[in-house]
Parts: sequence; C-alpha cells; structure tokens
Amino acid sequence: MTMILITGASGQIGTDLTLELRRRYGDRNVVATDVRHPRNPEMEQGLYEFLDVMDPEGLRLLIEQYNVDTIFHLAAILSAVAERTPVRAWQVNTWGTVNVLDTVRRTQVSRVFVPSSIAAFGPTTPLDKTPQDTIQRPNAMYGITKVATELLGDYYYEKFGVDCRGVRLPGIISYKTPPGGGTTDYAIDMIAHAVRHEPYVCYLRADTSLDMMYMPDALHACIGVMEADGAKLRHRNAFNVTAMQFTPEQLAEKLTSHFPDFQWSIEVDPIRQAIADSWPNSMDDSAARKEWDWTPKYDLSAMTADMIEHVSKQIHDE
Ligand code: AKB
Repeated sequence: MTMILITGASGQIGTDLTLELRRRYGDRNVVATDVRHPRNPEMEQGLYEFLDVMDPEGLRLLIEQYNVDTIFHLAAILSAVAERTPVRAWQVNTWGTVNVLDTVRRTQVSRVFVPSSIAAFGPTTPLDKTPQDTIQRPNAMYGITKVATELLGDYYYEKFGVDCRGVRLPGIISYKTPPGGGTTDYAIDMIAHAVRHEPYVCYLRADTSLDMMYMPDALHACIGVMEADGAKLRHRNAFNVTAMQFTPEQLAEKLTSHFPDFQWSIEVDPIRQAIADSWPNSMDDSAARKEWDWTPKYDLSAMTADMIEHVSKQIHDE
C-alpha cells in the first residue's frame, strides 16, 4: 500500500482509519473522500476530496490524479437508517460497491477493502459461535446489502483478479466521531451518558447480547487483513472478527462500577430490537486468527476504562 484512498472517510470508522493510515503511511499518501465536509478538525490536516460513490467517473479521476493503488471502501448506510430508507440503502451500499470494484478492475489499483458486518447473518444463522461459513439469510436491508457485497467481492476476485478483502465487523465502539444510524450504537451512547452523569434510555432489551469491538481493534482488523500475505488467505473476503460480547445490562453494570450514580431505563424500539435479535450473540473468528494472525486486545473492562478516559477528556475540553 503506497497511495491509499478512503471512501466514507468522515464516518465513524472512516475518521479513525484515515488518521491511523496517515500515521502509518504518511499524510501525503492517504486521500480521504466523502460526500460530507470533515466533521473532525484533525481530518483537515491531510488530503481531503469530495467523492460520491455513486459517481464511478469521479472515483476514476481521483485514482488517476493521486496514482492510488489501495482503496478502503467504507461509504455505507447503516442498519437502522437502512430500514427507514431501504431503496437508498440498496443503492448506496450495493451500487456504491459495484462502482468501486468495477472501477478498480479498470485501473491500476491493486487491492481494495470492503467491510462486511455481523448484519450479514440472520435469524436462521446459528447465533452462538457463528461459524465463518454458515447460513446467511438476513431479513433487514442493511444485512441484505452486506451479503450482496460479500458476494460481489468474491465475484470480482474470481472473475477479474481484483484483490478484494474484508472483515465482518461487530458493533464498533469509539469516541472520535459518532456513528450514524446503527443498531449497536446504544453502547457508545450509554457510555457517554454515564460519563456525563446523565440518565440513559436504552432502545434494546436488557438481555440483548451482541458482538462488539473497540475502535483500536477494528483498525487493527481492517489494516491487518489488507497487509496480510495473500498467498495464506483461504477466505480473503468477509472474515469473522470479534473481541467481546455483552448485553446492555452487562455494560450498565460495568459503568455502575465506575459511576455508582448511573441510572438507566429501557424503551424498546421494535425495529432496532428485531434487527439485534437476528444478529449473532458471538462470532467464531478462528479463520481470521489462523489465516492472518488476528487477535483483539480490548475486552469489556479495558474498552470501558479507555472510553471513559477519552470521553471525560472530550467533555473537559468542550
Ligand atoms: C450497525 O449497527 O448497523 C453497525 C453494524 C453492526 O454493522 N454498527
């Protein structure tokens, strides 16, 4: 990877990934792109271009202008918003990915990262220790687009030799940029409310177990699969990766050990609850561990302590 382009760079993962890739590969070797202006001031310190992934010609021009050899394609509409705007989600997530993969095959780009999600599973998938290769019949639009993009990644690799790699990310917890319209976002909101000593109303049932991951591990997964030796990859695309599993009740208990006055209650949102109920409780990530040495660092305790430190600092600096 010598010249990297990121789509959806102003999103939750895009922001942290851009800053980490700039740190590793240099500010002049990473082009952040999005349809939005940067939301984080740190993002303005490097290359930043307007790009709509529905515009493949715009992408091609940027690839040529910067001599791009690697793309991280993060632009996507998340699960809760996708249920409200299913056609738009299909267009952005699926057509956006076809545009990227098809442009890649016509240019000098040699490697592309397309993330998938726990959403690529559904109610008929085994929910515990969900295997790498298993039933994938999601019943929400975001998951349907994720299965389609996993298959597109395989197709472009097998038919055209596009080196498309990816991981199935769980819910990602971070503090730099808020997530936009996911189902797992309650965890970030709950932590922020606890740190601010504000009561929190959770939209999921107390016993809803979901796979989660702290941002430093997510960055390590996204970059790790891209830097892995391709000859050792049997799956290449859509690797299960996981770090921790917890319910709202377990997270609240952990927060109460730091903030004994923390109060929370539940008002279930039926749409997000149905989505969460159809997703795995925990994924089996042994293929990623075996094929490219994936290992997470943060468990629930370590993530909570680090989030509290950073969110407290943000509140102090406001
Ligand atoms: C969402 O909740 O939609 C995302 C995801 C699990 O992909 N965080």
